[in-house]
Amino acid sequence: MTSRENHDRMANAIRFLSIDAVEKANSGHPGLPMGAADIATVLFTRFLKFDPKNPHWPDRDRFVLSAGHGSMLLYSLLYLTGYEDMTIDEIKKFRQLGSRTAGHPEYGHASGIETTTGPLGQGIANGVGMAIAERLLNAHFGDDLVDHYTYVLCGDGCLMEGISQEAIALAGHLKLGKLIMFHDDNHISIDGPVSLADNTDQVARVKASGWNGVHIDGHDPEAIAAAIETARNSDRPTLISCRTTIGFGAPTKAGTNKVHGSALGAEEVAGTRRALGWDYPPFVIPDDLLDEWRAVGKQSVEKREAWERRLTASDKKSEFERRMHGQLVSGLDQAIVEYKKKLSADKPKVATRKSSEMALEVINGILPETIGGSADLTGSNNTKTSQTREVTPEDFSGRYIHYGIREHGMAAAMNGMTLHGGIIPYGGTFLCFSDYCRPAIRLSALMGIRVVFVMTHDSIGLGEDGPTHQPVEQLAALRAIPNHIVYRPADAVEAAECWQLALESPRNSSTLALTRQNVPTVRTEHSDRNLCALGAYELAPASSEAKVTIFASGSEVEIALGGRAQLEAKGIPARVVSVPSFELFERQDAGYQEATIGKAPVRVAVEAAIREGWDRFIGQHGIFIGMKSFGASGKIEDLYPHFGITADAVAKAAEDAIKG
Ligand SMILES: Cc1ncc(C[n+]2csc(CCOP(=O)(O)OP(=O)(O)O)c2C)c(N)n1
Ligand SMILES: [Mg+2]
Repeated sequence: MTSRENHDRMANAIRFLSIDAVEKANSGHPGLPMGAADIATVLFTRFLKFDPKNPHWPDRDRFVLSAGHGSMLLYSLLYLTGYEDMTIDEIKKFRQLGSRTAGHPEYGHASGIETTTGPLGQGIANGVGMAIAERLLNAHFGDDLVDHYTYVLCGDGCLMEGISQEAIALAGHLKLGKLIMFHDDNHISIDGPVSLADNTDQVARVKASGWNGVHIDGHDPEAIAAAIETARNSDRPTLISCRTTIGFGAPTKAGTNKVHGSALGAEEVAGTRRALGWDYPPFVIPDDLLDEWRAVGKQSVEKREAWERRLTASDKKSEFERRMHGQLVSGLDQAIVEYKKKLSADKPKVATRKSSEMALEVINGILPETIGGSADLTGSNNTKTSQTREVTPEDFSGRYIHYGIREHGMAAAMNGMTLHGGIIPYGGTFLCFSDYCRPAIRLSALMGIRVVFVMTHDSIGLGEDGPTHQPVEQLAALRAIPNHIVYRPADAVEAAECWQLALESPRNSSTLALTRQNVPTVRTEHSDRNLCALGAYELAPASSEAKVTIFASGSEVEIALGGRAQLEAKGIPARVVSVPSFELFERQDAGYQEATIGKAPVRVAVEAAIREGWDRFIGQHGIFIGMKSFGASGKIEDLYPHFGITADAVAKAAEDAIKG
């Protein structure tokens, strides 16, 4: 057998596993695996550094299938190369409930799935984040421990999505030479030819952002290998645009959108078997061929063993392992307690964006794995501390990334950094522009990974910039994302507690919503306990049996306390409950929840945002003091009264309700 014939046989194993799985499920996308099988075969057999028996080996090359609809390509590779949890039965259960082989690759379902993909373009930015993480860790731990490539396979759709531009420009700027991206240039997307909507020369495009780029024949193994070889020796990221035929081998449907989103059908499958000379029944890979693929899965064993010897010999071993396991250092708890004690004594009146920075100053001094950043709002988001020197293309020993005005790319790159391991990323923008991050935030929550989104300027309290910048619906929208925790601290003490909680939660992502305007310290009595962990807690009790309970978050806790003072002065016992996190409150037991909501006949909630979600605390007949519309441009002193969000309004509404 010639080496070309051998290559074809190996690639056909991917093709037919994919064809058969999609056929059995009668659902899925055979076209991409058929078209990209040659690229994947060359990459996996000749270049990729990986060890299926040690899938979490930290210095493995990363492979991201950004075009997640082609999931069977990845599942086939994982089965063929011998990942133990990817059995042939899993391949046969493609797209069935509870299988590892979900419709799109889902992080955590099987080892070897480096990230969840499907929403097009995300994988490109995840790959950029992984490549950044590799450089950051390399700067810290050296070539001996961290020195690997990140490969991304994307489709036309990924490259059409806006996020791709953000990610490509960032990668080009940072000169991520170990990032290599394949473009499955098949000229087809769902509606038909790509030319219906796009005529971009993708190679010229990435070159404009400082990449290398090359057009090759994506079915020519030697051309693919040569391009990868060149890319690996480059000091820039590389796009290898591989001209392929979608559904390669299908007699009537190849090269058309008919192979994109549905099974080929029995007749076409039979024709493909004939055309590619594949005589085996569905799901059968002949022993000699499977052996050959399994041998590919063993190719990096020596490299891994050598790496392990280097790790064992390294004086950085325990620190490296701590970081890769995502464990925090033990001193954080105590440091936060001491810091809170000082705050409660000093009672600073600062914006919570500032108190977030103050908390970070403590945290970043203890945790070397935090990597800060902002989408060009560093001075506004207060994300930079004394420890975080900036990262530059020439020097990755810093800890701060200027992501540029690229919120979506930043959020998805942060996902990639966490997925890589060894790093806890946090990055900032204005809360209003969390909308620009939302698809990536959603994926961070779906994957259950620790990424911290720092969202400042969290209400009309930002003032003059006006309604384009004043979030009103974003808090509710973020709280609606499952497994994403929104924190809205009321003061510096709560900000420290919320940061601690976000860092101590390795299985969810978090948003910190922070004010632009100054707020007083409301937690003037020190408690070692992290009260924000309760989600909501009584901050100020009523003088006797409460007639009114006022719930509030963030900057509006001050207003709630003002309302309470007025009511108490009039002899109406009122209590205030601070609500830094809806989600954490839901995790408390029913007894605590009932006691915290209390039995006061009048319940009021104050938040300078829409009501959505607050009925949980105040009931449908409760009083909500907040926003019903977009905000307005003006001074903060004018805006709060203009929208009726004041202590007077709280007290009056409660009094009126008591009077009936
Ligand atoms: C953000 C997003 N929008 C739309 C889709 C639906 N979708 C899945 S694949 C696809 C077309 C992708 O075309 P291409 O990347 O060229 O893939 P090919 O058909 O060549 O495999 C679309 C629109 C999606 N998965 N994600
Ligand atoms: Mg395409």
